[in-house]
Amino acid sequence: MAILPILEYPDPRLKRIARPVTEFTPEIQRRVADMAETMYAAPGIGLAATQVDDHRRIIVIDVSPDKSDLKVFINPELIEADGEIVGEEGCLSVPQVFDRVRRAAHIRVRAQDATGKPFELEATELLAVCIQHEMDHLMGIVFVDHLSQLKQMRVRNRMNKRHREAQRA
Ligand code: GNR
Ligand code: NI
Repeated sequence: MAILPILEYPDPRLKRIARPVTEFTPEIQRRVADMAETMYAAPGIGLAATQVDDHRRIIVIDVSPDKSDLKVFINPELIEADGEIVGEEGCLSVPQVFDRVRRAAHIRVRAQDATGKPFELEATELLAVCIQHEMDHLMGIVFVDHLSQLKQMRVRNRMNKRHREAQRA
């Protein structure tokens, strides 16, 4: 297994649109395992392949308090979305930035597991928020894209400063 480097906003590679997985090979299973290890190490509650510069529709999520409930979503599709929930979001690709984002409160997702087996899942609360946050990544969207232009400018400035300082260190 391996911990993969995570791209940081405003890296243009975070804007790429992921393509579907068509073959469920051992390489896909390794990638899922490495993404899970990377998410747990960060630590985070979700990770989209886009964040590790892999532009295929692969997501891992674990919102359980004891990190005992890994969920893998390959080729996820929202088949229902209703209601509204506003939650404080953060992102491993935008460290130390947190803000409120409006999402659907109740969703139904269809996806495939790491072996290609289709399944459906209903989600609310943090799991619903996290699934929508990760599915956004697969479409090249980061949560800050949902904020006002002024907030986006502040986040870009803060991240650019962080990257300049990391350069000098
Ligand atoms: O670890 C994460 N926490 C989080 C908190 C609120 C809403 C969404 C998230 S996802 C984030 C990990 C991440 O960046 N996934 O893409
Ligand atoms: Ni994220």
